[in-house]
Amino acid sequence: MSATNMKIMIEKTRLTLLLVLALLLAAKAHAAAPGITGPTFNLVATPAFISQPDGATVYSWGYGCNGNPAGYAPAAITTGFCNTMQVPGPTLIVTQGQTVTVNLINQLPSAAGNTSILFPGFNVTTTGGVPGLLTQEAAHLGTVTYTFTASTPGTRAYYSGTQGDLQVEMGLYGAIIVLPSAIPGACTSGVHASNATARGSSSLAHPGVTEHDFRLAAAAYSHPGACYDREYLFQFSEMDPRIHREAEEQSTRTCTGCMSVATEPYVPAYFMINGRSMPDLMDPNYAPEYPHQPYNGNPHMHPGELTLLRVIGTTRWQHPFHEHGNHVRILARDGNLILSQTDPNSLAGPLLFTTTTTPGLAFDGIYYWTGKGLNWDPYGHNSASGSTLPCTPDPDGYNTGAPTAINYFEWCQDHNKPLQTAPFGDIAGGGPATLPDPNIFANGAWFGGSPYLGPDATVRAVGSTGTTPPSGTVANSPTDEAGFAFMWHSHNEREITTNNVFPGGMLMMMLVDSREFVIDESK
Ligand SMILES: [Cu+2]
Repeated sequence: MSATNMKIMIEKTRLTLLLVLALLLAAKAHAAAPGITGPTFNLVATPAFISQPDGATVYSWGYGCNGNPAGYAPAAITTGFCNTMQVPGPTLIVTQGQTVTVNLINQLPSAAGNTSILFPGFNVTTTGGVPGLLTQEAAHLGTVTYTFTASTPGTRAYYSGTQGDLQVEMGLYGAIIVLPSAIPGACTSGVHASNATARGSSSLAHPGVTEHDFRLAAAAYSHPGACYDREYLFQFSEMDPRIHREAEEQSTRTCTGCMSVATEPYVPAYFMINGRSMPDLMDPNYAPEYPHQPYNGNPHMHPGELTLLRVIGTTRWQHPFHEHGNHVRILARDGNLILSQTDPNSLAGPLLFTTTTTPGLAFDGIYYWTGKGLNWDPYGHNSASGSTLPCTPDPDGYNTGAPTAINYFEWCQDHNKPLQTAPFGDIAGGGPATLPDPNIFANGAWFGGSPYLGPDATVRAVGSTGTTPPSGTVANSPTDEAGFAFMWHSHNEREITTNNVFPGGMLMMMLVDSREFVIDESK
């Protein structure tokens, strides 16, 4: 690389960093696992352009809705839309036992030839269409119907069964979520009922505002080990823009099925979660600027919640995704709940540091975070300065008796245990660490000003100095969200770039928010 190129590269990186920063400071968007409900789905395969954060618009093919769907889920997200083309395709949400019918119309360019959908894991019967290698296909402007019983719950992929090396790369893939027909009582009582109560009352920082339930169900499977309190769907894919460019160039040919695009060599430049790259994936679900990429990747949770991750690998590369902050307990793969061979009542899925998605593979996993093991009080309560916030351990050691308390689910062993030697504000002192003066800007605008959780954590950390830290005036309003941000990203570093510029690609942040902060997945 020449010195000039190096300089351009550095400038580009700086620009991107600023862009990421600017977006992080903008409106806070949250995610969920939004989709359309059935059990009959009228889909169409159509071309359109999807956007990437470097300004590129990439010619792609995707499944979309032919007319309005039967409905949208979860109900708490009221902004849903389903265009005639989207990447990934619409998330199909059904309930175990339903008969699912998918009618597909092929509106791809005639040069693209036939198309189809495979539903791995289901016993599919087909009506109409023309014979293809793997299933019945829809010819240009033709239709085909796929019917199957949603026999077992779980998260699974669906994708084109026609010329997969080209059509899946072009964007013809999506997810189907089957909700269990029976929800175990354990998932709607005990700590899960308390978590629901805690969400419904988390209005301390925003009086009068309560949190909605954004789950599709209370359990991923009909098993007491598959309860969850919050959920996200992430579909990982990558794109080689050269393939898309050649498909675009050949899309105007008037012959049928004559398109010939080499899918090797394969040099992907865009690495996407739900069809978007960092930082676009942090914008809301159904944000109007992404008419063909409606789903985001922006997880949030409160301490103590069990967060269900529904993850699917598509296209060709394997993506070693790392969820910082804790390991992920795998519940199921491809809709198969992993149970112990000796005790079918116990779950036996592995606890993984890196959750690798192999193309075509789906898994459901549980991520949680409580602060246990930090060995200091992440809430920063100071009994010496008059705080009388109690922490009453349940048999597991957590403060779960009072769901409306701001320290609901605190790990009581660390309650009031100081972190800082001599803190500025209303925080217990005498701990092992000396943190940087929050008023010194040398730490940069990223410096959050407080190692503690909660909308008032910055104020409490710097209280007596009478000012908020530089970042408090720029990055976080001291009275707004102050969560712990855990980077969730691909451990293939190439994949955390967008067209060779870092940061980008498969990179997002899990924000563990204090209970006072209302997580609104609809924005
Ligand atoms: Cu990592």
